[in-house]
Amino acid sequence: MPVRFDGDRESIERRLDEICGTYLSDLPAAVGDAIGYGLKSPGKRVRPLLLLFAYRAAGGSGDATLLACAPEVIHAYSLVHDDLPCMDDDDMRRGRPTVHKVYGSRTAILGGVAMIPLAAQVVRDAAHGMDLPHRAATMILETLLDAGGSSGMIGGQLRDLAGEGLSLELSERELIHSAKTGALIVASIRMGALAAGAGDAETAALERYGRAVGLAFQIMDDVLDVTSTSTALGKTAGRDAALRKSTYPALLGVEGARQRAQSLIDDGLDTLAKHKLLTQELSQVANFMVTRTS
Ligand code: GRG
Repeated sequence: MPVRFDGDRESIERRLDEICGTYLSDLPAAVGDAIGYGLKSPGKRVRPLLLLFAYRAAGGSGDATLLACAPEVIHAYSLVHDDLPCMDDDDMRRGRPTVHKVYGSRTAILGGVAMIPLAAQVVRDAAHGMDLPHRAATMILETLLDAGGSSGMIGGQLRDLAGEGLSLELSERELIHSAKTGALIVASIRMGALAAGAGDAETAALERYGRAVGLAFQIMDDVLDVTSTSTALGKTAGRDAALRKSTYPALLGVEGARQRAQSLIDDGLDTLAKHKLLTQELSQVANFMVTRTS
């Protein structure tokens, strides 16, 4: 991630520490510790950054860092559950042993489930702290819950699991990605736009950028699974081939997949430019999607 995001990333890390310190005290210690371990493990924080950058591009001038952590809480729970033995059965995530490897599967399942209401509490308190109108706060919460639900991440995961070992068309693969990974990325951006009080046309343009960036991100995830190493990725490389998934590199070749990601980014940035929403940080984070190495 370029150096200029460091200040925002530090603010996000501080807010994540604050969440661990304030919201987890009622839980049994092991579950609270497991959540803290999953949440504070070193991720790229792409979703919080996108929320913050969309907020600012749409004219927001308050402190949206706590709100920005809400999609990260949902994302972190999905990783905890995705790594479980009954799901992808992975030992490493973000360069560290997975949550169930450290705390056991029962605690990882409970901790993951507890992170869903935790994310809603974070939205509630962030909206209060930012003094957002009730309608905006409700729409922000709906956006997050929809993205994490059956029409978003869960639906995408179910279709992804059903597609293992089958040869899927590119369009079907895209539908899976846009639900499984894209929905939460688009939701992060929409949450930022709603918090800033953006109009419908601006929100739609930011969402279009989000769909492009989200798909490009997932295409590069497929590419890195083939071209990178487990050490660089902090998780097991080569999982897609092992699970016989129809990935972008399998369908288009590595170069074809990279080009598809780049043309999506170009489209997303054009859309923002047409609506006078193209900021340097939204441009940089989009370009990071196609140049990232982990
Ligand atoms: C009920 C079937 C069912 C599932 C439960 C496990 C789950 C919910 C959903 C899985 C969705 C999932 C794990 C999507 C993540 C895909 C992805 C690209 C992860 C990597 O994101 P990065 O690169 O990771 O942003 P970091 O570590 O940087 O945060």
